[in-house]
Amino acid sequence: MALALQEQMMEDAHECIVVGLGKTGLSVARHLHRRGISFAMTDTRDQPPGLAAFRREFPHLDICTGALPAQWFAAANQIVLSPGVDTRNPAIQAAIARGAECLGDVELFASANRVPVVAVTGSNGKSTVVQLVTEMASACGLCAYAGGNIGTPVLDLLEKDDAQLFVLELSSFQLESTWSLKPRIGAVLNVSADHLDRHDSLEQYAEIKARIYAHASCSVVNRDDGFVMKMKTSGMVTDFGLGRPADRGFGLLQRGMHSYLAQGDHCLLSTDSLKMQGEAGILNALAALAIGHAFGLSMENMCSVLKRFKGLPHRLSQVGESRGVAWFNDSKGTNVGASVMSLRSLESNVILLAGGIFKGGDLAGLRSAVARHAKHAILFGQDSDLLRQALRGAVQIHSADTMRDAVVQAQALSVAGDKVLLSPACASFDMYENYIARGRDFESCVRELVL
Ligand code: UMA
Repeated sequence: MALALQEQMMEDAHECIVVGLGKTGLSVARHLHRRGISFAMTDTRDQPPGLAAFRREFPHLDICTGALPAQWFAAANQIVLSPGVDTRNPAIQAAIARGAECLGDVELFASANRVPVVAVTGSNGKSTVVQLVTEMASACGLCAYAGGNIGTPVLDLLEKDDAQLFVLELSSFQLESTWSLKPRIGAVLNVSADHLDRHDSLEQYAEIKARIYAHASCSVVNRDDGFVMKMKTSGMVTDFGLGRPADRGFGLLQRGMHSYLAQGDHCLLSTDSLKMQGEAGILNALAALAIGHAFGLSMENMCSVLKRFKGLPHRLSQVGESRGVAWFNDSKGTNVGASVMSLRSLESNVILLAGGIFKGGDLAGLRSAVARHAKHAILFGQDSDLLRQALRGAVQIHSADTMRDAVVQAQALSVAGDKVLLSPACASFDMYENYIARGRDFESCVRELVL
């Protein structure tokens, strides 16, 4: 239906507007409906994913798709934003300037929730740490649920009557519209350039991430991260990092030939017994231990989870090995920081497959990691020219049109002892629906052509 006609059929004014009809928007709609709050729904997409469900569940409510209707924004007093909605949209900015309250689903959650919360943010590793902490809490007999950016919208968690703990992954998009969440534990794992298409600067992005500490009873910090160490924390502070830990902090201790995850001077678990790969796996394990310990979970149960946890799919996960060449899927490496960490974890002889939509970030950092750890880079996707310029002279560069082509070239270039790594340092939306589809395509090409 044309927007003009649609608008004619709509009421001019609504007290509350929900913007975005993805997973979050639908969860917000259900939450408001349960509380008897009237609202209207809008999404800039013509056919947002939750449209059919919304029409079925709320046939009596106004909805406008394809654009944000200006007359609604001129009148509403409360605007609930989905994380994918850019708050710089002029209609939203005008509403904010007029004094309308703009909030996100996590803010609504914060005012309704009575269950203890562990809240985790960071540029990389947050889903893995959230999953680990949830499994650690379950191993300690708690009824724990993971939610937020990891997949289940936070408002859906409120329906879990048996919950004793919510472990939330919060993105900068979600923290941007949250101010009164009071987590038992707040943690920022790391900060590196990401989503700079949505945030004005790296400093602003870090400031938004720091909000997780504002009302935390306990703050968990990465002592190796300069951005995190500058953040204002609250409550008791526990730290983690790759070096030797001081006092009650978490880190690594060397004993003979072996390296151990440790608290203070007390060894907890040999790094050899972790199934997660490399430096990234060790840091995620240390972060989860620090968070779990701050929450009061038993060290023994946490360590038994660490021994069996293989990591999440599409995060430096080994697809297989053939002719002495190991193949790794790190499709979730959608920013430079994640790809640099994966390159460091694999150490040497890497053949890197990278490219897609570049979201901004430290290309010089990528260049030096590639120079140090990789032999070849096979580039593809919308911003491959940008990557080619950044990596020129640091590594042998090749171009691929498709994932299949990239895998064929990697196989031809590799010799025993090499590691082929898909870690694109870019978003996937130029070629795929999301990073999961990209990772699956890579794995199926590797299984078909290599293994
Ligand atoms: N969109 C529009 N117009 C709108 C509303 C949304 O074009 O009016 C677009 C957005 O730009 C975005 C897409 O639609 O590309 C989805 O946005 P959304 O807010 O409707 O997303 P949801 O389906 O509600 O999913 C969101 C998170 N998505 C984003 O932040 C983009 C999911 O994280 C999260 O799992 C879910 O809420 C539940 O909390 C995904 C993600 O990509 C995994 N997150 C980013 C990341 O990890 O890098 C931050």
